[in-house]
Amino acid sequence: MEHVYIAIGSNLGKPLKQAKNAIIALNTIPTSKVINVSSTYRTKPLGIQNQSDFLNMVILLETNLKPEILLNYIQKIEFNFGRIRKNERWGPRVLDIDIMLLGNKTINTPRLIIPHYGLKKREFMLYPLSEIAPDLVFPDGELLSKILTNTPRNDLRIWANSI
Ligand code: PH2
Ligand code: MG
Ligand code: MG
Repeated sequence: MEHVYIAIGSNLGKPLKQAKNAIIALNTIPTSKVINVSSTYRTKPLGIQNQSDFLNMVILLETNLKPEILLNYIQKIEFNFGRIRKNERWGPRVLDIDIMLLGNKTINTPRLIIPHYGLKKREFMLYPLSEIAPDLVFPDGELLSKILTNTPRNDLRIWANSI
């Protein structure tokens, strides 16, 4: 069993509804189970500015799958939610599901970079993560709590307490 921290992002359609359905969908992945869920947060868009605020949340999934297989299932879920892969990198999206951390693993392949390349710089990943894993230590030994002391909230606030 591996502990996987997953980031959810959405700023199109009905973000809260999509977030709820994402949890249900992640629970259908074989040999995997959602074991913790953060609150949902309203966050300022990183990248393109003239788009809606995002809903962000973090989910802890337990899985027996190999990383690439888990990624296949996750991309299938994104696709089923109507996510169209565009070359536009930081634009609006119905549902983005990113693997942030996979146990204590470090992975660097063309399809998968773990830890997520932006994790340590993104308040919308770090704060929801700290809600469900306050004592987390990154694979390189850095403490999440320490990184947070240097991370402005950038107007991040609660969207809904629990879903
Ligand atoms: N995701 C992006 C680009 N910008 N901004 C916020 N606030 N939240 C996101 O999840 C996000 C973003 C690309 O995946
Ligand atoms: Mg993303
Ligand atoms: Mg993504």
